[in-house]
Order: sequence, then structure tokens, then C-alpha cells
Amino acid sequence: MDSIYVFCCCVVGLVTMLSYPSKCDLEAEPTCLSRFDYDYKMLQKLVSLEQTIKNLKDSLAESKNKIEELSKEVIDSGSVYIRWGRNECQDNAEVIYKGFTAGKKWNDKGSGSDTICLPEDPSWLNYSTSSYPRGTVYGTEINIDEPSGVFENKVNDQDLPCVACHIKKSSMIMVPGRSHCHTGWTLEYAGYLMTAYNDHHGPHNHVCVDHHPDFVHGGKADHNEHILYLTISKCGSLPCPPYANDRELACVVCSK
Ligand SMILES: [Ca+2]
Ligand SMILES: [Ca+2]
Repeated sequence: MDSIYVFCCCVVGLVTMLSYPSKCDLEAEPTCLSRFDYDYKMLQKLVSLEQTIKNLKDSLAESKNKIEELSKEVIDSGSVYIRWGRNECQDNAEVIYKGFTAGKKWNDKGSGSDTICLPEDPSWLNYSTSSYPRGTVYGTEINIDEPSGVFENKVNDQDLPCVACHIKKSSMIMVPGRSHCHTGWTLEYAGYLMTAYNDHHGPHNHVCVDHHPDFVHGGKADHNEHILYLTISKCGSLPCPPYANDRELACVVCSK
């Protein structure tokens, strides 16, 4: 029965093809010789389009997977920051190393201008005991008149630890002049913006010292070497409000 039906269809198709004008007058692609030919070529085109759409969908899915993999890699690679004045990271962070806050001596004209976190477990390459020109680095202590009205505990002359922290977040920022993070960012720690005294020698960077600092064991002595002071805002080119004259600036370290 099926073979009879197929035979009939072929006969009808053949008759249709033969009876159709030599050139299809339908103004549509593809150019065709008969109605049968037209339908056949349209079907071919639909099949081709269907395959193209499938290829595009496959390509899109592949790209989406690649983007997700790359995003995961970025998140997994994470970010690092130094928590100045503390010897522990927050619970969400991994400790890379603990150390001592350090920098140039307050009256040195040269040496490095930045504050560094020297690890508590140093290792060495070659070293010499001879005397020749070199930079120098000293441990850091806070100088502040007390009661300060800023830190909750006494901190004057205490030597400061530091800790390098790793978190599974792709972005980090230290924001001076804020006590909490902007919308969409997570607080890692809050503190006070500290730098050198404005009458001391040479350039110096700013660091965000935790507002509840730990101290280096035995660091209460008044060494006055690399010294950190609170930083106050001054009105002028800096608009007041929103800023205020002679007010100690807070700071936050935020992640996302
Ligand atoms: Ca001191
Ligand atoms: Ca000290």
C-alpha cells in the first residue's frame, strides 16, 4: 500500500514538474524550474538555516561555558591585601604571612618612601657585613597624644604588626575618608588613615591601620624610628563640607 502511495506521489510530482512553466514566476528565492523544484529548494534552504541556527546555538553555549570558566578562574585567583596593625585576617581570608610593619626612619632623607610588611620568618640570599651606601628600614610604631579620643585603647609608642591576607574575591580597594564601604562592596576592615608627621623628612605613603590594632610583643619602648601618625583633613581646595577641618580621617578596605 505504501509503495503504491509513493509511486502516486512521484507521478503527481513528475506531472507537476513537467506542466510547470520552464521558469518559475514566483518572485522568491531560490530560482526554480517548477513548483516541485521550488518546494524542494525551499526545503533545502530551511534545512540549511536550521543547521546554521543549531551551529550558532552550539557556539553560544560553548562561549557561555568559557565565560563561566574564566569568571570562576578570576574568582578562584582572588585578591590580596595587607591588614596594617593586625596579626590575624578576617574569617573569610587566608593568612599568607604575618609580619612587622616597617619603613624608613622619620628623619632619613632617603630610603624607601612606602610602608612595607616584613614577614616574621625572613630568609636571605647573599649578604655582606661591609659598610657601603644602602637604604635602611625600621620597625613602625604609632605616635599619638593620649587620650587620643580616636583609638579606644592606648596605642602610643606601640610597634605595629601586619598580616598579608588572601580572599576569594576578584577586586579590592582601600577607600580613604570612609568608615564603611560603598554599596555593593564588602568590608574587610576599617581603620584610620595614617602617614608621617607633616614636618618630618621625605615622602611617605598612607596606610589604613586597623582601628583595633594588635601590638608587636615587647614593642612598647619609644624607639621613634618609622613612625605613623593620624592624618587630618584640611579645608581649602578640599571642600568643607563634606570634609571638616582638622578631623582624623577614617579608611576602609573593601572587596567585591
Ligand atoms: Ca614614639
Ligand atoms: Ca615602640
